[in-house]
Amino acid sequence: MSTRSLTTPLRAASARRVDAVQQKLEFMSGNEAAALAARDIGFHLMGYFPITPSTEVAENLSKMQAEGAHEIVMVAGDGEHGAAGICYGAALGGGRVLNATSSQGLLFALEQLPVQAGTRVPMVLNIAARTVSGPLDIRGDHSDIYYALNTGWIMLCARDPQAVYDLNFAAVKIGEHRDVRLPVIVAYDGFFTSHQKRRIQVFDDPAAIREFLGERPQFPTPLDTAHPATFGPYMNDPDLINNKVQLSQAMEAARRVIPEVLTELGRMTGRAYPMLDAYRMDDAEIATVLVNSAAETAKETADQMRAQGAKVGVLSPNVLRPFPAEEFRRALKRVRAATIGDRADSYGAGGGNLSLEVRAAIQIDPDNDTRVLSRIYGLGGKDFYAADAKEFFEQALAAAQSGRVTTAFAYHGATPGRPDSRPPTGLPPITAAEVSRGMAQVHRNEATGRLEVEFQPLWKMTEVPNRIGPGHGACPGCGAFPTLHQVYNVLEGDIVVLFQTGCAMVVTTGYPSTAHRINYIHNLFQNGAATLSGLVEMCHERVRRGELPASTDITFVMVSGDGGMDIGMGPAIGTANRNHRMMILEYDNQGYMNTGAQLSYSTPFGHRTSTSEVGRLLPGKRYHHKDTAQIFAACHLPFVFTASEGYPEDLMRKVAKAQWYAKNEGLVYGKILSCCPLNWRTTDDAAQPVLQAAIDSCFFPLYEIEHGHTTVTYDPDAIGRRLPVSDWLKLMGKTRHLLQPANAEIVHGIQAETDRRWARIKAMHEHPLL
Ligand SMILES: Cc1ncc(C[n+]2csc(CCOP(=O)(O)OP(=O)(O)O)c2C)c(N)n1
Ligand code: SF4
Ligand SMILES: [Mg+2]
Repeated sequence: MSTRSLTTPLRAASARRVDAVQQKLEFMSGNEAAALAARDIGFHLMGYFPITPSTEVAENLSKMQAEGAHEIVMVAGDGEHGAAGICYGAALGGGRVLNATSSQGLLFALEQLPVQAGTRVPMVLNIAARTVSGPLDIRGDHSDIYYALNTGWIMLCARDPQAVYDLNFAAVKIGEHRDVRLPVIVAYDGFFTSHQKRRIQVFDDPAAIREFLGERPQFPTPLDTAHPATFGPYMNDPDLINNKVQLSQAMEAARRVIPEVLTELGRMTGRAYPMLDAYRMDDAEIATVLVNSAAETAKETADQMRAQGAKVGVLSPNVLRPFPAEEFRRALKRVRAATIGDRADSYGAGGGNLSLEVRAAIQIDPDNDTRVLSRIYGLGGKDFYAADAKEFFEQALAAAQSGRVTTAFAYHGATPGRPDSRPPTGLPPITAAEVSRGMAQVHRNEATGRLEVEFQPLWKMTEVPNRIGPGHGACPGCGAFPTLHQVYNVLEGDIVVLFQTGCAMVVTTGYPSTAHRINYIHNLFQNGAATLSGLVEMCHERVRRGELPASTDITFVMVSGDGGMDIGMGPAIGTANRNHRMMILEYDNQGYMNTGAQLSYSTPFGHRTSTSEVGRLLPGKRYHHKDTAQIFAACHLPFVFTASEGYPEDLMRKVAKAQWYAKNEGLVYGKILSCCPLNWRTTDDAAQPVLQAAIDSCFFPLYEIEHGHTTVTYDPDAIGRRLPVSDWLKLMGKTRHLLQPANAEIVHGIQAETDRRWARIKAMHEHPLL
């Protein structure tokens, strides 16, 4: 949060009466503005899951919380679907609730949105709008928010950080209005608004805005046990249509309430947000219609064109739901032609949602003769410059002059590509024969029923060419790659890998390049296991039908981070229960590193992450790490193991066994502790001592479970190497705060939990039935 602030009396808009609310100038981004508004509102609870570019909202609130700047309960979901459920439950509980998401996160939560609107439970969802996958693109367009248009949520559009701040207050008040009672989205542009800093006016004292908002009105809540009620009864026809009528009526009520609230807020702030922002439209004959930040660019272009005598103006809705149809009808009445830009297509519809809805709005006006051009622009974060705006105006101008629209629908800014150009080739694909060097021989011991592995000397493994080419973009010292190299050293034959979203995925592929020299698939980290299981079954079925050679012999390997085993846990458990012949290998770096080191459920107790901050009041993550290996053990897989890049021989021995089981029996799960120097806050070469200490302290025990039998493969007690956990914690910047005397209780808690889990593993090792 910016500390540069300048207290100024409010500059009153000349014509408007402004109540004397003291404001001050800050310099902040849209995400910071959303977080500050949340602090000022004093929400009861935020449920969230990190995703670029909206993650900073939770991160900023985490920082503020650590210093005691607010009391919002911050609940990290297991994914956005979970986060949406957390928010729904919390909002049903009668308090004020906040969430923030983007892109795939919104889509993952989408299923919950109509539930919340249909049962009329208000809350606020900030969306830093971002392109929807696939392919994966982290930058801004409107393909995510357009999916939310039919959910029954009100949608306010915030074109800049100031609007993000202001509209968050409006969102609370509008949604909670007794005639409305709907959840509200505040949508702003990913990166353009979420990350670019602007000067904004913020309230000097949040008491003013709290007074404006008042108490949250009390709607029926399951926490009112004196008045039992059923929330969300099963409802078929003839009633469901009536429920939807009521939802539609609430939206219509919002049409009246939104201007009322925004006018009232405007009296406090001096800033006006009409349903439809109309810039230089009074006598405009030509218009460009755009949502959010691009409209600001078009306004500057309009000024320049006006200076040359062109009667142009810009329309930009501040509200997309309810759609300001009447306002568009009025604004376009005398406009001869308009170019409507959509930052997302509604494929096959002949325009994006905005252009379709504006056309629908004006077609019921018998006097309207506006020629409309639909343009899809700015996808995947493509900039929209003044030159683009000029082209939009000029195309509309040409239509006005000729009275004809020659191209009603087109993509603006797409390039045809050059069929003759070839991307520079990296290393060529690698064949199974080149990498299958018999480094590990696996045999089943008929007496014990367990597998045994014979290894070539470790130095010989360096001769095995790598299935991942050099040149990936990981940080120096990143553990994901030593881990993958060790895994690939012993895997034999054809391998197909699926990487879930995470660092290892992001740094190895960036179109048109790839570091993977074998078949590689990416799917989002909530669904990789299911995807790969489908591929496995298709492979077996096509072999059975004779469509693929009978000799087809592929090992299927999914690579995931620990975060992927939060959000993707459901499909991974499903895959385990179905026992597909494949492997899930998790490199555990104890956090969502790819998105800026937020906490995962594998982050240990007390560790600092960007959503479990350390400050005067908070000492890092507040609950213990999840024991993913034991979760998979409970699925009774043929083989489960833990390993670490710091113990290559142990790791490779387990991977060799894993391949045998994955080919012959079913699913294998392996959890591999893997260093992240950047976010563990160590030097780049610290992996070995840090991992060693994690293992010697028994925080991360090395063991395997073969057909239900647990074997400890490294026992620090037995060789006198056992360390207290503090010897591990002192090695990382992310945990150094724990060694302060004030945090002794936390270290004690980590030690006690570590001892308890280790004693359990040892008991299982010793007892054949455990
Ligand atoms: C549905 C969805 N939510 C959130 C994200 C953002 N996201 C991408 S990778 C990632 C973290 C991955 O963490 P992990 O699996 O531990 O891998 P790491 O980055 O640590 O290597 C997140 C939060 C996303 N892509 N899709
Ligand atoms: S952030 Fe961590 S896990 Fe990601 S590439 Fe860098 S070191 Fe590796
Ligand atoms: Mg991780």
